[in-house]
Amino acid sequence: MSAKVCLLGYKAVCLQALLLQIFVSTSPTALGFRWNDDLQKVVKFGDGFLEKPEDVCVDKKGTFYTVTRDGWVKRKHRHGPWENWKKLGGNSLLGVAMSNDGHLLICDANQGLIKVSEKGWKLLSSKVNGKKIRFADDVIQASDGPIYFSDVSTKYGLSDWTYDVLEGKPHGRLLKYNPYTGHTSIHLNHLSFPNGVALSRKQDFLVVCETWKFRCLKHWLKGKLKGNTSIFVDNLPGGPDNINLAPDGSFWIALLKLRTSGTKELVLEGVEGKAMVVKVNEDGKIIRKLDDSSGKVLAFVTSALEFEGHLYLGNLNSTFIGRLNLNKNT
Ligand SMILES: [Ca+2]
Ligand SMILES: [Ca+2]
Repeated sequence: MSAKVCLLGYKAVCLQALLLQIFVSTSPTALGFRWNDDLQKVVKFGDGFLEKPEDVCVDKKGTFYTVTRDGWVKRKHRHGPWENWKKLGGNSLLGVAMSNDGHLLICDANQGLIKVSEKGWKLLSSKVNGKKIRFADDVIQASDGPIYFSDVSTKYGLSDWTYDVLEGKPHGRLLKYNPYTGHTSIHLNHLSFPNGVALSRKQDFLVVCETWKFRCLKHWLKGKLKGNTSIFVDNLPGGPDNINLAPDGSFWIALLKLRTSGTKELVLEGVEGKAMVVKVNEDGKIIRKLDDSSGKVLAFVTSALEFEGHLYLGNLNSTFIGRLNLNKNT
């Protein structure tokens, strides 16, 4: 048997095991939720101008930022139109967050951690311990300085992420960039496909999502549990992508699913071609779910950000950010 046939056999077995795990994973109904189609009520924010806006963030003045598949950083001032702000190029811009000094932090999967300001952009971190960061994904800065960002895999990059899923090994890390020294260190090691990162309201712990383990971890940064890591929420009804702190101290998490295409390739999409986000309280309990059961308006939602009573939904299936009035529509 050739090595290639062997590898294909191995991949097929892995794929079956993975899909079994995915399809028997907790369904929304099993969690006591019914489909509600609330996400079909979104207004299309920036429609036609935002090519697959995966993640979105907003500054204190109400200026929105997102990154698009065509390598642009786009923004919208509170009363202005969406505009092309900075072109970084490439097709690997993922998570975004505001920096403490009011600029924008971006994870470029292929390049690393980037900071963008009015003056231009700068690569803050591309290596850790002398080795290139392969798959920077999402980022958050703590008020006392450190910038935490996920590195999905030390072995595979954005273009071959499916191999990382198939291998199912914890190749990922949570990295920590010190803005005062410019030094990057490994904060948490051996994570499985670490994706979204968020800080708690008091910034005493952070949450990092392990997508294909359908769970998020809680890691204490302060207090007597400092340094401890435990499961924050488990058995999610989809793989968690980006996570954002909500104004009430809970978290919004966007969920993904995998399926196989006709050629048995793994394809990433929203939960079963649908869209689903969940709100999880500080104790890791799901307290709310919003969805589009047919993907009619929104599918493949990758982030959910709450701001001034509205939820802003990044996604990889449209040219807009979904904007939902949380008080009126749900
Ligand atoms: Ca983010
Ligand atoms: Ca992500």
